[in-house]
Amino acid sequence: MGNCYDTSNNCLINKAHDENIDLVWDRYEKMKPQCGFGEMGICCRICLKGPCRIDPYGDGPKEGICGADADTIVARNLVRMIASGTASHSLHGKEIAKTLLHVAKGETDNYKVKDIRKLKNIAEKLNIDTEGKTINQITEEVAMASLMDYSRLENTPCNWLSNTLTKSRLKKLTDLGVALNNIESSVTDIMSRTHMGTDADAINILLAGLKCALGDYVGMQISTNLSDTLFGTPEPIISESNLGVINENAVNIAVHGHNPLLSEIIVDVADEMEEEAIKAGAKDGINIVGVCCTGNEVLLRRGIPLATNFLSQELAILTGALEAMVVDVQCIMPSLAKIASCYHTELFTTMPDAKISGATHIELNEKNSVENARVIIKKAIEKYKMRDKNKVLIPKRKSKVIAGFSTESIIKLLSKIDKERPLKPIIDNIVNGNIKGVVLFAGCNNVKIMQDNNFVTMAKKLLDNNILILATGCAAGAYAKNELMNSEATFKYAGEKLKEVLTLLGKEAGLDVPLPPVLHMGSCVDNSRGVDLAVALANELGVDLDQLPLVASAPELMSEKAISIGTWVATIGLPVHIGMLPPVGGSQLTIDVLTSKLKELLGGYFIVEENPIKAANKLIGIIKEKRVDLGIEP
Ligand code: CUV
Ligand code: SF4
Repeated sequence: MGNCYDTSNNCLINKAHDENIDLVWDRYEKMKPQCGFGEMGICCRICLKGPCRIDPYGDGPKEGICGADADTIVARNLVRMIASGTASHSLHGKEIAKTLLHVAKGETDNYKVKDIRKLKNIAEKLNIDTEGKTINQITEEVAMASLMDYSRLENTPCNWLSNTLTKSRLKKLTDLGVALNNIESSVTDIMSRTHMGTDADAINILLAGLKCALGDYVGMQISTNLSDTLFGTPEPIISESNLGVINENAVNIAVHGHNPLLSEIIVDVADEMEEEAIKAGAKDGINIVGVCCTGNEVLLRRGIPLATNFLSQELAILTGALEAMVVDVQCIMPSLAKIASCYHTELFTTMPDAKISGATHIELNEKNSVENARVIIKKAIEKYKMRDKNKVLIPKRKSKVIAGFSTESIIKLLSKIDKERPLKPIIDNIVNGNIKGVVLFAGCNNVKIMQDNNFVTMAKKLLDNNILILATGCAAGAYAKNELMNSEATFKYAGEKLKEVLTLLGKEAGLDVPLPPVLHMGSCVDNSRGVDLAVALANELGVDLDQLPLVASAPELMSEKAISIGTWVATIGLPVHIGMLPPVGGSQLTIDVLTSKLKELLGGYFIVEENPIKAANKLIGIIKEKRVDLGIEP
């Protein structure tokens, strides 16, 4: 049985069952009951004396064979999740920084600096002197300053940490000893200190986790900013979302994963090869659609329609009309290979560190990316001829989406109202209560939760209370698919005052229609855009991040990356709601640190609430509290 908020997917879930194909929901059912020790984080497999399990209730063991207690075991497991998340996001950034460096040195023809203004803004942000330097020199220095954050020996904070937060936040992080200097050594540090018989002090372990999570943040800043340099900074753009974007009359190619280095090239090359597809009988040519975060990247920059977010990725193949799925890294279900083999669909892996058995591996690197993208698209066109028309079933539903809300584009829009102080209109509206506050939704889908239900239910409640919503990652996918990212949604769901503000802003932006009530800021790494906006607001108001009426929420979190994001978001001072308890239930100490202790030290903290209506009410309460403290409520 499937479990999606959007029932238009049900026909494909039924189709899978008719064809005896297992989907993520079926595999979940077969996995039940899941291990209670694992769920609570009290299973340790760190050494070969184990696995050890702590008995959380009865009179069974209270310590592992080495003597590690539940707090140590839970904290170690948690920070290892953070290290994996940080490794994933920061490596994504490093790939882009390396590409930028090669562009500067003239070592690749396949990429170039597209957004010179952004490059110069970054140089200024990082205190790089640009006077009398060529674009290539500036590019090289920006790339090197970014790569330095992966390798610095001195104990000074990362460039992308010290230059992107408020001064007071940086001081708090420095005082606590977590102002990160080197992303990769923080991951090594976690792996080393959690080795058997090293750090056994849960609080010390968790502090190292906060520091490492900031590496995830720095990696995101690098990913977003350098991608904008190479591919352009997003501007508002109109597109569509949901499986209905798959076009029966086209060669359909899905790009899935995370890294725009791949998907941008596929989009470019597809444009060139339209004619070939038409010759093969596809009258609408080539139709590229996005899945997960790479989908968000090309939606924001290129207007490519977003077919699905995480949990329904398999259903894209079940439509029977997908010729190829091209994947890079992260959040790609290995099940795709088996499902593709039941259809004419070819699954292509493209990264040396992310192969899937059963898939066709065609590597895309800086040197060969254009050439190999052509090979992939050519194969997809051949596949079109093998499509079995009797197996095609494309749900009709798709919704209109206005995306592309980078911090720059928001500020540009606001400067049409106030050229001198572009943030003033937002601040005025927050102060007068037309906008009560802001919630940034991020993170994944999780098979344990009805797909997209928490996102949509919470959003409707918050919007009705005049709270503006920003979204990234699969949260943004949920809103894009379910008709919350267009002007109709403003009429339908925004409270009266918020509706007025969005209508005015839409008019000023020259859109003729209100802005959507949920602003699509991009992929997971683009959570950095949310921080940039928050920091700009905090600086304008002369406060720190923990004083803003701003809350983050990941109500359907799944990946280790979501754990590291949530941790740095709390570390920089924001309350973070999560829709399920991560595997920390076995250690009250860990729970206390992540909730109350963190709040005392840094202002940010975790709130766990599974029920979406209760969660929305809690966030409304927190926003009200923050407003009272700022002296602007009512
Ligand atoms: Ni990076 S991390 S399921 S694709 S948001 Fe989507 Fe977004 Fe989570 Fe993965
Ligand atoms: Fe057991 Fe300790 Fe080894 Fe973990 S590190 S498996 S608790 S003996």
